[in-house]
Amino acid sequence: MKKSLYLTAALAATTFLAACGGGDNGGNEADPANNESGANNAENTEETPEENAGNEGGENENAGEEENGGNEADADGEDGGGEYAQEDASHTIRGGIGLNSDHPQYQGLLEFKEIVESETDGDIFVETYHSGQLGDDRSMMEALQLGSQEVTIPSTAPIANFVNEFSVFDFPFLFPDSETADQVLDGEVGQELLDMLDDQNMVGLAYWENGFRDLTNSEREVASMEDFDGLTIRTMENDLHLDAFRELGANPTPMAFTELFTAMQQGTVDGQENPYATIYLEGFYEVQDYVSDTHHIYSPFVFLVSKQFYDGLPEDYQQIVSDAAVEAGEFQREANREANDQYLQDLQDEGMTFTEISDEARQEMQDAVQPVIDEYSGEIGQDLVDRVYQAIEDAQQ
Ligand code: TK8
Repeated sequence: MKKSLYLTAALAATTFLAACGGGDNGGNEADPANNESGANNAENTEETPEENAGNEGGENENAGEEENGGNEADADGEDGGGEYAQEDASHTIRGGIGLNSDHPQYQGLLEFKEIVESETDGDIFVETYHSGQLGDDRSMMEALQLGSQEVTIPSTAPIANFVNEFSVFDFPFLFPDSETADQVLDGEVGQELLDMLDDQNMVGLAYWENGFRDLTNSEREVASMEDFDGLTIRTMENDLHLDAFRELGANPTPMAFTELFTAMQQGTVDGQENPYATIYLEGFYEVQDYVSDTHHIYSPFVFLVSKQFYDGLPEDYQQIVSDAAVEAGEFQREANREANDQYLQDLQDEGMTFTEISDEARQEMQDAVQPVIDEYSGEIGQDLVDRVYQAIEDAQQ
């Protein structure tokens, strides 16, 4: 797709947010009435910058003042919490994510802010935006390429549209557990992929965690492959995900995360797949009745910086930003794992029916998607794929 299309979409989304403003958040209530742009829990959005692309900052002093629904850290220096003010800083980082302010991804971003601001004594100021306030994953990456946004933390799946090798980490049933994923991603092959982002005018500084993805839907319990039959499932915008869900017998439809809640609410899709933390914290239980522990794909997040911005920083600041991305990532991974453990119970308390996938049923799914893995291994390069498998094996020694 074309750049201009994404930019237009991002501008439309931010303009919409600026116009609607004032949704209620408080806790974990999805607010269907205010969900047209998909930014479920965005509030105080009247302070969102009118423009995404080309906004050189200066207008965003209050952008972080959302009530964080239990998260006491405030994203903006002037409104309590932060020590520093943007007007005293030489550099501003606008960091935007797709998930809402209750998610550990946002807590990680706030941690990054705190580290960077204190290490630079406020000379780098970090503005934090959640809920797709600056656009969806893909349009935020486009903005990084253009230098009109500095930081975003997307899943690897949409990154594969820029560097297709990233699809390898989204191979179904690749990682046996989070700790193995950490070792592989933080090792040589993980770094090799981060380095490939340079050609795309982005710098990949660290892997964070989205987590193991689990299926939800509004139609029926899914216990085995035959239950997928004909279910319309939203996937991320990634060909491998689409092909895998086709092999499972579903009817996949790719969509930006920011569109997802409305699509489920209106019945455009029957289901979706994301880690429990997202399913709970985004209020998907309001529009979905069934959840299965498919654990079919592990989604890493990647902490991305605009190369244009990063190259323009003095070396010691580059080091601070880079170290902070790693350190905040460690914090984020831990918070995320706790959240994913906790929220399956909460989803059931909210009335969702939980269906366990048996080992046999999971094996059947794994067999069904193997042709997709083979095909993409060919595209990505068997050598790289083999090194990923080797790294997984090594990690388990
Ligand atoms: C948030 C996305 C999201 C991802 C998806 O921007 O799109 O389903 O899992 O969490 O990165």
